[in-house]
Amino acid sequence: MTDGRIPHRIPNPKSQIPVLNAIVDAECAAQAGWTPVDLADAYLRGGARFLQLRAKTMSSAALLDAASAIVSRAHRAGAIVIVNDRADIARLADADGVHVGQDDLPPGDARRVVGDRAMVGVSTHTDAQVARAMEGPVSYVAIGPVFGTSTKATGYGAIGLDLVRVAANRTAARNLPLLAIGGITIETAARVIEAGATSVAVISDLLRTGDPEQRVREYLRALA
Ligand code: TZP
Ligand code: MG
Repeated sequence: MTDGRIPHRIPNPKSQIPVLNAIVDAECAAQAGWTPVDLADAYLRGGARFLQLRAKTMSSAALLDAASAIVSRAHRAGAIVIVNDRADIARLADADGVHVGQDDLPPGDARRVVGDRAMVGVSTHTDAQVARAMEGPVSYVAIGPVFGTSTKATGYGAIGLDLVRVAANRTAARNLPLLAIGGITIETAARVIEAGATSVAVISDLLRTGDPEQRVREYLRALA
């Protein structure tokens, strides 16, 4: 870094993470009849500017192909893309960052792969995990599941809006964005943002109506 910035922090991260993280979950997309690239296109047409590619069962080669295609489409639209779990794929696909969980590469090691200018986000499920995550070279902290969800067996109960508030106080003190995830719907998204989250990350509720492009528009309207 030559411009004097703290290397692992973008200058005002909160302003740089859009309010909706539209997750392209390859398995959920397939169940709803979408390829990851087509679903990403629909989200981008709807106005999403922050995508996350999540694929738990794809081969590495197929994931790299999908990630590369989604990143180039997203960048043309002025959107950013993070890749779930896979720092190697994020780097190879020229994604904007990687999202790691408690059992993935530790944030410091993920950052060694993606570099100082990329985003590294970390999933947390408790206040103690939030505090620990903030000790690492992270660009944002994620917390969840906020509400009940059947999309992922996290091993943790719903944390509710109170823990979102507690986490938001911690992260705001360091000017770090807070992503909230898990069971969020169009009816609850605004309350999650009001509780202090910078951004809501959503999988199933974006697929619920069969028109994800329009659904993204509705989210952005509800969160404007
Ligand atoms: N991490 C915590 S909850 C969750 C993940 C990936 C699932 C989110 O999916 P949905 O369908 O928006 O509840
Ligand atoms: Mg993970």
